[in-house]
Amino acid sequence: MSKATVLTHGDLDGITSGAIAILVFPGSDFYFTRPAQVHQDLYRVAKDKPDIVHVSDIAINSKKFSEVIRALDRFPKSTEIHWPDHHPMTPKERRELGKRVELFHEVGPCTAELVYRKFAPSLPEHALRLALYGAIGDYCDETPFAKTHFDDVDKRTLYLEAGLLVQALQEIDYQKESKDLVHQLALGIKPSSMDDIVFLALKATRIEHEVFRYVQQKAQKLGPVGYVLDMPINGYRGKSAKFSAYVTDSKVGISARSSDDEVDMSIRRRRTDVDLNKTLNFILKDMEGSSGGGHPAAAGASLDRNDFPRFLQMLAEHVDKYG
Ligand SMILES: [Mn+2]
Repeated sequence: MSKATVLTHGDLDGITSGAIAILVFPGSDFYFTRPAQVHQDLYRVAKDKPDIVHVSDIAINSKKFSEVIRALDRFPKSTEIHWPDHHPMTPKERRELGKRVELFHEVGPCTAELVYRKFAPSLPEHALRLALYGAIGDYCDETPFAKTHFDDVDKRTLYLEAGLLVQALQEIDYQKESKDLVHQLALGIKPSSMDDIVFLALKATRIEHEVFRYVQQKAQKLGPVGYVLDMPINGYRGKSAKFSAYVTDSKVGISARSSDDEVDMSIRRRRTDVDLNKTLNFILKDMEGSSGGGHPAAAGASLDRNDFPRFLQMLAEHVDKYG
């Protein structure tokens, strides 16, 4: 049997695209990774000289791009590297990455949809549900593919199943428990049959309502940017970013967490078309030690703690100008 490794992101789209990849390459080694560390994980995986590597739902971090390419160059020529992804990429990144991997890149659908479409003929029937969970998880549920397949089922049930996963993931340590979840999903077990997932989903939902109340009281506003800093709870970052925009009636919302020297944040937009990925690339370009990016509507960044006020100011000016 050929030796395969699956690397994927820890959110629902990453989990479902990884689970589908495991169905395509049974017996794969499986690991979670992130845009800022994928080059290190690739270096490590290259040492095993696998026959197949499948990397899904990992955004190209422009500042790390050359390191990703160097890591890819460590693999033997015989290693087949699949790289499905839906995060925006520059034409140059697309070209360079495409020379080294089997790139399947489309912006619009979620990654799980891309993996499903690519390998559909060799997949069991339940893989389709995984692709649709991924689509719901990433707000990519209005593609022609998703609409067609929602029309074949009672989509409300599918949203409940996907919603259980989205919620439970707020309360799961993604390196440990999520790995079991990936294997259960690959087996075809439905979220509503996973007692621990149902329990955690309800718990997370109750906590989310508390998070909303907290953000309502604590969110601050700088021009068109609402933000909340250091909520007394882990996770719920995307959600609280969205809440911060709403409760301050802002176009952009941020949920940020600071450590000794860094600030790490999730960013969401509201009632504006401003492209957060492009905005971050622009603002962070000259901010040393920073990194960030993602999608037009949902992104993340990390930067030096001292740069946070300047970052907020620049973001507010940018959104005022283009939002
Ligand atoms: Mn995704």
